[in-house]
Amino acid sequence: MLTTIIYRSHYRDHVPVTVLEDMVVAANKKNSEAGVSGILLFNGKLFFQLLEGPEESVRAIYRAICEDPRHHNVVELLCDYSPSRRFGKCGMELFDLRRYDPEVVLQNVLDKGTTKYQLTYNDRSLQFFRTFVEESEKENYFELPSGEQWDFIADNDAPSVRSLTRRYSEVCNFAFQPIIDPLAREIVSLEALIRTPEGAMSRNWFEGYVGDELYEADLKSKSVAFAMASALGLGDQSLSVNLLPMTLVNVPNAVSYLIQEIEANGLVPEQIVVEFTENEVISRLDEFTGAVRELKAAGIGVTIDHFGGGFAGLLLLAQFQPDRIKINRDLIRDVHKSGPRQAIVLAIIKCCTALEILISVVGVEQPEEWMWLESAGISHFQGHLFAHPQLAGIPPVSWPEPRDTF
Ligand code: FMN
Repeated sequence: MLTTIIYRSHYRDHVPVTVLEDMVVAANKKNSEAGVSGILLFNGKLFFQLLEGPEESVRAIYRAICEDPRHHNVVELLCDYSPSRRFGKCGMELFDLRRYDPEVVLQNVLDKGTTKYQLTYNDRSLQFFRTFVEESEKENYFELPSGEQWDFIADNDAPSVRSLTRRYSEVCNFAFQPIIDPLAREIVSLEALIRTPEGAMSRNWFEGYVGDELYEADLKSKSVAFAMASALGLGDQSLSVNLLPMTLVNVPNAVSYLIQEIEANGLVPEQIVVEFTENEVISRLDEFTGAVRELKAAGIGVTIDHFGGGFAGLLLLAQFQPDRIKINRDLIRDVHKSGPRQAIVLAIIKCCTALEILISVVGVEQPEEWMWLESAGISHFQGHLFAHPQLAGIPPVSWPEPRDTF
Protein backbone atom coordinates (compact mmCIF):
# COMPACT_ATOMS: atom_id res chain seq x y z
CA MET A 1 0.00 0.00 0.00
CA LEU A 2 1.25 3.47 -0.88
CA THR A 3 2.41 5.02 2.37
CA THR A 4 3.61 8.48 3.37
CA ILE A 5 5.69 9.22 6.45
CA ILE A 6 6.65 12.75 7.46
CA TYR A 7 8.99 13.49 10.34
CA ARG A 8 11.12 16.29 11.71
CA SER A 9 14.39 16.03 13.63
CA HIS A 10 17.26 18.08 15.05
CA TYR A 11 20.61 18.10 13.30
CA ARG A 12 23.55 17.14 15.53
CA ASP A 13 25.79 20.19 15.76
CA HIS A 14 29.05 18.25 15.59
CA VAL A 15 28.36 16.79 12.12
CA PRO A 16 29.96 18.85 9.32
CA VAL A 17 27.35 20.03 6.81
CA THR A 18 29.40 18.57 3.91
CA VAL A 19 28.51 15.11 5.25
CA LEU A 20 24.93 15.83 4.21
CA GLU A 21 25.84 16.04 0.55
CA ASP A 22 27.29 12.52 0.60
CA MET A 23 24.33 11.31 2.59
CA VAL A 24 21.90 12.71 -0.01
CA VAL A 25 23.75 10.96 -2.86
CA ALA A 26 23.61 7.61 -1.02
CA ALA A 27 19.99 8.11 0.05
CA ASN A 28 18.98 9.05 -3.48
CA LYS A 29 20.32 5.76 -4.78
CA LYS A 30 18.79 3.68 -1.99
CA ASN A 31 15.38 5.35 -2.31
CA SER A 32 15.32 4.91 -6.10
CA GLU A 33 16.06 1.21 -5.73
CA ALA A 34 13.30 0.84 -3.16
CA GLY A 35 10.74 2.86 -5.16
CA VAL A 36 10.63 5.55 -2.50
CA SER A 37 10.38 9.29 -3.15
CA GLY A 38 11.85 11.60 -0.57
CA ILE A 39 11.88 15.34 -0.12
CA LEU A 40 14.19 16.63 2.60
CA LEU A 41 14.19 20.20 3.94
CA PHE A 42 17.04 21.51 6.09
CA ASN A 43 17.16 24.91 7.76
CA GLY A 44 20.58 24.68 9.35
CA LYS A 45 19.19 23.21 12.59
CA LEU A 46 16.19 21.06 11.73
CA PHE A 47 15.34 18.44 9.15
CA PHE A 48 11.91 17.82 7.73
CA GLN A 49 11.36 14.90 5.41
CA LEU A 50 8.58 13.27 3.44
CA LEU A 51 9.02 9.64 2.41
CA GLU A 52 6.53 8.06 0.07
CA GLY A 53 6.32 4.61 -1.50
CA PRO A 54 5.47 0.96 -0.81
CA GLU A 55 4.72 0.53 2.91
CA GLU A 56 7.47 -1.94 3.78
CA SER A 57 10.15 0.08 1.95
CA VAL A 58 9.10 3.38 3.53
CA ARG A 59 9.01 1.82 6.99
CA ALA A 60 12.42 0.15 6.54
CA ILE A 61 14.04 3.41 5.41
CA TYR A 62 12.35 5.34 8.23
CA ARG A 63 13.62 2.79 10.79
CA ALA A 64 17.18 3.29 9.51
CA ILE A 65 16.75 7.08 9.59
CA CYS A 66 15.52 6.99 13.23
CA GLU A 67 18.76 5.22 14.23
CA ASP A 68 21.04 7.65 12.36
CA PRO A 69 23.39 9.47 14.76
CA ARG A 70 23.64 12.50 12.48
CA HIS A 71 20.37 13.76 13.90
CA HIS A 72 18.23 13.24 17.01
CA ASN A 73 14.76 14.01 18.44
CA VAL A 74 13.12 12.34 15.44
CA VAL A 75 9.37 13.04 15.70
CA GLU A 76 6.92 11.30 13.36
CA LEU A 77 4.35 13.87 12.23
CA LEU A 78 2.25 11.87 9.80
CA CYS A 79 1.86 8.29 8.70
CA ASP A 80 -0.87 8.01 6.10
CA TYR A 81 -2.01 6.12 3.02
CA SER A 82 -2.94 7.54 -0.36
CA PRO A 83 -4.26 6.33 -3.71
CA SER A 84 -1.40 7.82 -5.71
CA ARG A 85 2.05 9.25 -5.23
CA ARG A 86 2.48 12.99 -4.69
CA PHE A 87 6.09 12.96 -5.79
CA GLY A 88 6.43 10.47 -8.62
CA LYS A 89 10.14 10.78 -9.24
CA CYS A 90 11.82 8.34 -6.89
CA GLY A 91 15.00 9.27 -5.10
CA MET A 92 15.73 12.04 -2.69
CA GLU A 93 15.87 15.78 -3.10
CA LEU A 94 17.31 18.22 -0.57
CA PHE A 95 16.20 21.84 -0.17
CA ASP A 96 18.43 24.03 1.95
CA LEU A 97 16.05 26.61 3.36
CA ARG A 98 18.89 29.01 4.13
CA ARG A 99 19.29 29.57 0.40
CA TYR A 100 15.70 30.25 -0.62
CA ASP A 101 12.71 32.33 0.28
CA PRO A 102 9.95 30.23 1.99
CA GLU A 103 7.50 30.87 -0.87
CA VAL A 104 10.10 29.74 -3.42
CA VAL A 105 10.66 26.50 -1.51
CA LEU A 106 6.94 25.81 -1.30
CA GLN A 107 6.50 26.52 -5.01
CA ASN A 108 9.43 24.26 -5.77
CA VAL A 109 7.89 21.49 -3.69
CA LEU A 110 4.58 21.95 -5.54
CA ASP A 111 6.45 21.84 -8.85
CA LYS A 112 7.94 18.48 -7.88
CA GLY A 113 4.43 17.09 -7.58
CA THR A 114 3.43 14.58 -10.20
CA THR A 115 -0.28 14.49 -9.43
CA LYS A 116 -1.09 18.17 -9.66
CA TYR A 117 -4.66 17.90 -8.48
CA GLN A 118 -3.50 16.49 -5.13
CA LEU A 119 -0.85 19.06 -4.46
CA THR A 120 -3.13 21.73 -3.13
CA TYR A 121 -2.89 23.25 0.27
CA ASN A 122 -5.83 21.14 1.40
CA ASP A 123 -3.47 18.21 1.39
CA ARG A 124 -2.25 17.49 4.94
CA SER A 125 1.26 16.69 3.78
CA LEU A 126 1.54 20.04 2.03
CA GLN A 127 0.24 21.80 5.13
CA PHE A 128 3.05 20.16 7.11
CA PHE A 129 5.55 21.52 4.60
CA ARG A 130 4.09 25.00 4.94
CA THR A 131 4.11 24.93 8.76
CA PHE A 132 7.72 23.83 8.78
CA VAL A 133 8.92 26.32 6.18
CA GLU A 134 7.09 29.22 7.84
CA GLU A 135 8.28 28.05 11.30
CA SER A 136 4.84 28.67 12.78
CA GLU A 137 5.10 25.79 15.30
CA LYS A 138 8.75 26.30 16.12
CA GLU A 139 8.21 26.89 19.85
CA ASN A 140 6.93 23.31 20.20
CA TYR A 141 10.04 21.67 18.70
CA PHE A 142 11.78 20.77 21.95
CA GLU A 143 15.41 19.75 21.64
CA LEU A 144 16.01 17.07 24.25
CA PRO A 145 19.32 15.63 25.36
CA SER A 146 19.71 11.86 25.24
CA GLY A 147 17.97 9.97 28.05
CA GLU A 148 21.35 8.40 28.86
CA GLN A 149 22.51 11.73 30.21
CA TRP A 150 20.48 11.11 33.36
CA ASP A 151 20.89 8.61 36.16
CA PHE A 152 17.86 7.72 38.23
CA ILE A 153 19.19 7.12 41.72
CA ALA A 154 16.99 5.57 44.40
CA ASP A 155 17.11 7.59 47.61
CA ASN A 156 16.85 4.63 50.00
CA ASP A 157 17.84 6.69 53.04
CA ALA A 158 15.16 9.36 52.63
CA PRO A 159 13.07 9.90 55.78
CA SER A 160 9.92 9.36 53.68
CA VAL A 161 10.82 5.68 53.05
CA ARG A 162 8.74 3.65 55.50
CA SER A 163 6.95 0.30 55.85
CA LEU A 164 4.13 -0.87 58.08
CA THR A 165 4.73 -3.93 60.16
CA ARG A 166 1.17 -4.89 60.99
CA ARG A 167 -1.93 -5.58 58.88
CA TYR A 168 -4.68 -2.98 58.90
CA SER A 169 -7.43 -5.12 57.39
CA GLU A 170 -8.35 -8.72 56.55
CA VAL A 171 -10.29 -7.46 53.53
CA CYS A 172 -7.90 -5.30 51.57
CA ASN A 173 -4.44 -3.86 51.51
CA PHE A 174 -2.88 -0.76 49.89
CA ALA A 175 0.27 0.00 47.96
CA PHE A 176 1.52 3.59 47.96
CA GLN A 177 3.10 5.37 45.03
CA PRO A 178 4.49 8.90 45.17
CA ILE A 179 3.55 11.64 42.70
CA ILE A 180 6.67 13.74 42.42
CA ASP A 181 8.12 16.97 41.10
CA PRO A 182 11.47 15.57 39.86
CA LEU A 183 13.30 18.86 39.37
CA ALA A 184 12.19 20.30 42.71
CA ARG A 185 12.99 16.87 44.29
CA GLU A 186 9.69 16.96 46.07
CA ILE A 187 7.01 14.36 46.74
CA VAL A 188 3.80 16.27 45.99
CA SER A 189 1.33 13.55 46.91
CA LEU A 190 0.94 9.83 47.60
CA GLU A 191 -1.55 7.65 45.80
CA ALA A 192 -3.07 4.72 47.71
CA LEU A 193 -3.68 1.82 45.29
CA ILE A 194 -5.98 -0.97 46.44
CA ARG A 195 -4.62 -4.53 46.61
CA THR A 196 -5.90 -7.86 47.96
CA PRO A 197 -4.73 -8.67 51.51
CA GLU A 198 -1.92 -10.73 49.93
CA GLY A 199 -0.91 -7.85 47.67
CA ALA A 200 -2.45 -8.93 44.34
CA MET A 201 -3.52 -6.23 41.89
CA SER A 202 -6.71 -4.19 42.20
CA ARG A 203 -8.64 -6.15 39.55
CA ASN A 204 -8.27 -9.30 41.68
CA TRP A 205 -9.71 -7.41 44.62
CA PHE A 206 -12.65 -6.08 42.58
CA GLU A 207 -13.39 -9.57 41.21
CA GLY A 208 -14.40 -10.64 44.73
CA TYR A 209 -17.56 -8.45 44.70
CA VAL A 210 -20.79 -8.33 42.73
CA GLY A 211 -23.58 -5.76 42.37
CA ASP A 212 -24.06 -3.12 45.06
CA GLU A 213 -21.71 -5.02 47.39
CA LEU A 214 -18.90 -3.64 45.28
CA TYR A 215 -19.75 0.00 46.01
CA GLU A 216 -20.06 -0.60 49.77
CA ALA A 217 -16.71 -2.39 49.78
CA ASP A 218 -15.11 0.32 47.66
CA LEU A 219 -16.22 3.01 50.12
CA LYS A 220 -15.27 1.04 53.25
CA SER A 221 -11.82 0.29 51.87
CA LYS A 222 -11.00 4.01 52.02
CA SER A 223 -10.98 3.91 55.82
CA VAL A 224 -8.15 1.32 55.56
CA ALA A 225 -6.26 3.63 53.17
CA PHE A 226 -6.64 6.56 55.60
CA ALA A 227 -5.53 4.42 58.58
CA MET A 228 -2.46 3.11 56.73
CA ALA A 229 -1.50 6.56 55.41
CA SER A 230 -1.84 7.99 58.89
CA ALA A 231 0.32 5.21 60.36
CA LEU A 232 2.94 5.83 57.65
CA GLY A 233 3.16 9.41 58.90
CA LEU A 234 1.44 11.26 56.09
CA GLY A 235 1.89 14.51 58.01
CA ASP A 236 0.51 17.41 56.03
CA GLN A 237 1.16 15.74 52.66
CA SER A 238 -1.78 15.03 50.38
CA LEU A 239 -3.19 11.54 49.76
CA SER A 240 -5.04 10.42 46.63
CA VAL A 241 -7.54 7.60 46.82
CA ASN A 242 -9.49 6.06 43.96
CA LEU A 243 -13.24 5.76 44.10
CA LEU A 244 -15.74 4.29 41.64
CA PRO A 245 -18.02 7.18 40.61
CA MET A 246 -21.06 5.00 41.25
CA THR A 247 -19.98 4.49 44.85
CA LEU A 248 -20.78 8.15 45.47
CA VAL A 249 -24.10 7.84 43.66
CA ASN A 250 -25.23 4.47 45.04
CA VAL A 251 -24.10 4.38 48.67
CA PRO A 252 -26.21 6.67 50.88
CA ASN A 253 -24.20 9.28 52.81
CA ALA A 254 -20.94 8.26 51.14
CA VAL A 255 -19.38 11.71 51.48
CA SER A 256 -20.27 11.93 55.21
CA TYR A 257 -18.70 8.50 55.71
CA LEU A 258 -15.49 9.63 54.01
CA ILE A 259 -15.25 12.78 56.11
CA GLN A 260 -15.87 10.84 59.32
CA GLU A 261 -13.12 8.32 58.45
CA ILE A 262 -10.68 11.04 57.36
CA GLU A 263 -11.09 12.81 60.68
CA ALA A 264 -11.08 9.59 62.74
CA ASN A 265 -7.59 8.91 61.37
CA GLY A 266 -6.24 12.33 62.30
CA LEU A 267 -6.31 13.67 58.73
CA VAL A 268 -8.14 16.67 57.28
CA PRO A 269 -10.42 16.70 54.20
CA GLU A 270 -8.25 19.33 52.46
CA GLN A 271 -5.35 16.88 52.23
CA ILE A 272 -7.45 14.18 50.56
CA VAL A 273 -7.94 13.95 46.82
CA VAL A 274 -10.46 11.53 45.31
CA GLU A 275 -9.60 10.19 41.87
CA PHE A 276 -12.24 9.09 39.39
CA THR A 277 -11.56 7.32 36.10
CA GLU A 278 -12.70 9.25 33.06
CA ASN A 279 -14.60 6.39 31.41
CA GLU A 280 -16.59 5.47 34.49
CA VAL A 281 -17.64 9.05 35.19
CA ILE A 282 -19.33 9.71 31.92
CA SER A 283 -22.04 7.05 32.10
CA ARG A 284 -24.10 8.82 34.82
CA LEU A 285 -22.68 12.29 34.69
CA ASP A 286 -25.61 14.25 36.17
CA GLU A 287 -25.89 12.24 39.39
CA PHE A 288 -22.14 12.14 39.68
CA THR A 289 -21.79 15.92 39.31
CA GLY A 290 -24.06 16.39 42.34
CA ALA A 291 -21.94 14.04 44.46
CA VAL A 292 -18.76 15.84 43.39
CA ARG A 293 -20.26 19.13 44.57
CA GLU A 294 -20.67 17.56 48.02
CA LEU A 295 -17.03 16.41 48.05
CA LYS A 296 -15.81 19.86 47.06
CA ALA A 297 -18.04 21.56 49.62
CA ALA A 298 -16.37 19.37 52.26
CA GLY A 299 -12.90 20.47 51.10
CA ILE A 300 -11.93 17.20 49.38
CA GLY A 301 -10.09 17.59 46.05
CA VAL A 302 -11.18 15.85 42.85
CA THR A 303 -8.96 14.39 40.12
CA ILE A 304 -9.94 12.82 36.80
CA ASP A 305 -7.68 9.83 36.28
CA HIS A 306 -6.76 8.29 32.90
CA PHE A 307 -7.66 11.57 31.22
CA GLY A 308 -7.69 11.28 27.43
CA GLY A 309 -8.03 7.50 27.55
CA GLY A 310 -11.74 7.45 26.68
CA PHE A 311 -13.91 9.42 24.35
CA ALA A 312 -15.24 12.01 26.74
CA GLY A 313 -12.25 13.81 28.21
CA LEU A 314 -12.65 17.33 26.94
CA LEU A 315 -16.43 17.23 27.27
CA LEU A 316 -15.98 16.35 30.91
CA LEU A 317 -14.05 19.57 31.49
CA ALA A 318 -16.98 21.51 30.09
CA GLN A 319 -19.42 19.83 32.47
CA PHE A 320 -17.48 20.00 35.67
CA GLN A 321 -13.98 21.07 36.43
CA PRO A 322 -11.77 18.84 38.55
CA ASP A 323 -8.87 20.29 40.53
CA ARG A 324 -6.46 18.07 38.68
CA ILE A 325 -6.31 15.64 35.78
CA LYS A 326 -3.93 12.76 35.31
CA ILE A 327 -3.06 12.18 31.67
CA ASN A 328 -3.48 8.59 30.55
CA ARG A 329 -0.44 6.42 29.97
CA ASP A 330 -1.58 5.60 26.41
CA LEU A 331 -1.21 9.26 25.46
CA ILE A 332 2.29 9.70 26.78
CA ARG A 333 3.85 6.41 25.65
CA ASP A 334 6.71 7.48 23.32
CA VAL A 335 5.38 11.05 23.30
CA HIS A 336 8.88 12.30 22.43
CA LYS A 337 8.65 10.46 19.08
CA SER A 338 5.06 11.12 18.10
CA GLY A 339 3.71 14.33 16.56
CA PRO A 340 0.03 13.39 17.11
CA ARG A 341 0.59 12.60 20.82
CA GLN A 342 2.54 15.85 21.26
CA ALA A 343 -0.27 17.85 19.65
CA ILE A 344 -2.89 16.26 21.92
CA VAL A 345 -0.87 16.72 25.11
CA LEU A 346 -0.11 20.36 24.22
CA ALA A 347 -3.83 20.97 23.61
CA ILE A 348 -4.70 19.39 26.98
CA ILE A 349 -2.10 21.58 28.68
CA LYS A 350 -3.47 24.71 27.01
CA CYS A 351 -7.03 23.87 27.97
CA CYS A 352 -6.15 23.02 31.59
CA THR A 353 -4.01 26.14 31.94
CA ALA A 354 -6.96 28.27 30.86
CA LEU A 355 -9.12 26.51 33.46
CA GLU A 356 -6.41 26.52 36.20
CA ILE A 357 -6.58 22.73 36.42
CA LEU A 358 -3.38 21.03 37.57
CA ILE A 359 -1.94 18.26 35.42
CA SER A 360 0.04 15.22 36.35
CA VAL A 361 1.16 12.37 34.19
CA VAL A 362 1.00 8.70 35.13
CA GLY A 363 2.94 5.73 33.84
CA VAL A 364 6.16 7.53 32.96
CA GLU A 365 8.72 4.86 32.07
CA GLN A 366 11.33 6.48 29.82
CA PRO A 367 13.62 9.44 30.57
CA GLU A 368 12.76 10.93 27.15
CA GLU A 369 9.03 10.89 27.92
CA TRP A 370 9.70 12.74 31.16
CA MET A 371 12.03 15.28 29.48
CA TRP A 372 9.56 16.05 26.71
CA LEU A 373 6.71 16.50 29.20
CA GLU A 374 8.85 18.79 31.42
CA SER A 375 9.68 20.86 28.32
CA ALA A 376 5.96 21.10 27.55
CA GLY A 377 5.37 22.53 31.04
CA ILE A 378 4.31 19.55 33.16
CA SER A 379 6.03 19.14 36.49
CA HIS A 380 4.16 16.40 38.39
CA PHE A 381 4.91 12.79 37.51
CA GLN A 382 4.10 9.28 38.65
CA GLY A 383 5.60 6.16 37.15
CA HIS A 384 8.08 3.34 37.36
CA LEU A 385 10.87 5.60 36.14
CA PHE A 386 10.72 7.33 39.53
CA ALA A 387 9.07 4.91 41.98
CA HIS A 388 7.13 1.63 41.91
CA PRO A 389 4.07 1.28 44.15
CA GLN A 390 5.06 -0.34 47.46
CA LEU A 391 2.73 -2.60 49.39
CA ALA A 392 2.04 -1.18 52.87
CA GLY A 393 4.88 1.27 52.57
CA ILE A 394 6.30 4.38 50.97
CA PRO A 395 8.96 3.46 48.39
CA PRO A 396 12.24 5.27 47.76
CA VAL A 397 12.15 7.76 44.87
CA SER A 398 14.73 7.54 42.08
CA TRP A 399 15.51 11.20 41.49
CA PRO A 400 17.06 12.18 38.14
CA GLU A 401 20.71 13.19 38.45
CA PRO A 402 22.66 14.58 35.49
CA ARG A 403 25.55 12.25 34.61
CA ASP A 404 29.07 13.65 34.84
CA THR A 405 29.27 13.91 31.07
CA PHE A 406 26.25 16.22 31.00
N1 FMN B 1 18.69 7.05 3.87
C1 FMN B 1 17.93 6.60 2.86
O1 FMN B 1 18.15 5.51 2.37
N2 FMN B 1 16.90 7.36 2.36
C2 FMN B 1 16.60 8.59 2.86
O2 FMN B 1 15.68 9.23 2.38
C3 FMN B 1 17.39 9.07 3.95
N3 FMN B 1 17.13 10.28 4.50
C4 FMN B 1 17.89 10.71 5.56
C5 FMN B 1 17.58 11.93 6.16
C6 FMN B 1 18.33 12.39 7.26
C7 FMN B 1 18.01 13.70 7.88
C8 FMN B 1 19.39 11.61 7.75
C9 FMN B 1 20.20 12.08 8.91
C10 FMN B 1 19.68 10.39 7.16
C11 FMN B 1 18.96 9.93 6.06
N4 FMN B 1 19.24 8.71 5.45
C12 FMN B 1 18.45 8.27 4.42
C13 FMN B 1 20.37 7.88 5.87
C14 FMN B 1 19.90 6.76 6.78
O3 FMN B 1 19.72 7.27 8.06
C15 FMN B 1 20.94 5.64 6.88
O4 FMN B 1 22.19 6.17 7.12
C16 FMN B 1 21.03 4.82 5.63
O5 FMN B 1 19.75 4.38 5.25
C17 FMN B 1 21.93 3.63 5.92
O6 FMN B 1 22.08 2.96 4.72
P1 FMN B 1 23.04 1.68 4.66
O7 FMN B 1 22.58 0.77 5.76
O8 FMN B 1 22.80 1.15 3.31
O9 FMN B 1 24.44 2.20 4.85
